Amino acid sequence: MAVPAFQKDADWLDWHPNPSKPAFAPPAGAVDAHCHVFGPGDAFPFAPERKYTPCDASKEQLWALRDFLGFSRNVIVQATCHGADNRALVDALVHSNGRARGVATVRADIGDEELRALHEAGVRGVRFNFVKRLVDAPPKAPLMEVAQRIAPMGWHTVIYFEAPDLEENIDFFTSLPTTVVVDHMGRPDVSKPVDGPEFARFERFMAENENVWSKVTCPERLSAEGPPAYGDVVPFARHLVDRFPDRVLWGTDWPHPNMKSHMPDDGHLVDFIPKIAPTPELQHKLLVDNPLRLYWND
Ligand code: 0GY
Repeated sequence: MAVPAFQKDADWLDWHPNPSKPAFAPPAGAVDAHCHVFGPGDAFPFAPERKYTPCDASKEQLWALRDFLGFSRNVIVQATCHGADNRALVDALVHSNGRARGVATVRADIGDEELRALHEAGVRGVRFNFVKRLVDAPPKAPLMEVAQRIAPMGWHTVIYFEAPDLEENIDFFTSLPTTVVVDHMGRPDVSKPVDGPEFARFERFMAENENVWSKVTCPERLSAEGPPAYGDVVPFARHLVDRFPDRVLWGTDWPHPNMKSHMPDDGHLVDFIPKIAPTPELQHKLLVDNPLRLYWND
């Protein structure tokens, strides 16, 4: 038997092989606006500086999940295990028949031609990661250089951080010259009240900066209550959808990197949607209008 090029981490949880069919049917044209591809490691090596080694999660497996859950399109976000090597992402985008767009990781020394090639492949944003267990703290000056180069291309910036780290980075975040999309609501501690000071800080960040959007994603990462309902996360996501209906996105986060408590059933995650966006109008904005405006506006 051939030995795989990479051995996944010993405590790695693989994505759910047999998710349930959701009761909620997404509207026509719905976008899963946060998901990843991993490798396959034999074809697209994981980055030497990575903090974890996942199982493979290929583009074909992602398309199968998309169809099974009733979605039309994907936004694939470069995962930290691939560093700034966007080959697996680009391979997925160019084989998606136009049904996937991407968010890449790039370094400040990237050439203009390479940036243009990423655009051509379907990339429309870059991701800056501030989660300490995933990356070494990135210096801000090169990130700002990247943001200034992508702004004229109409791209946006995705930022990933944990709630306690918002304050120390807020000046940088508010000076970004692009639309800014926050991953997973800035990872609030949902054991705290939704109207308490921590989440109010995040809400203020969105209210005071009209270029800031949020993904109302990852109940499985934030919940203490757990599956299938993830009820303790509902008030947080619902609040953002109500207050900022034109600046929210939803995604599965498949294949769910670094989940340790459990591996979510993706069907349960889709059934979270009507709880946080209870009307057809809100669902259409969240799943169709908003992601199309950001990723398919050309
Ligand atoms: C996520 C979450 C995580 C990982 C990554 O790029 C990544 O490695 O995004 C995480 O471990 O919280 O957004 O999918």
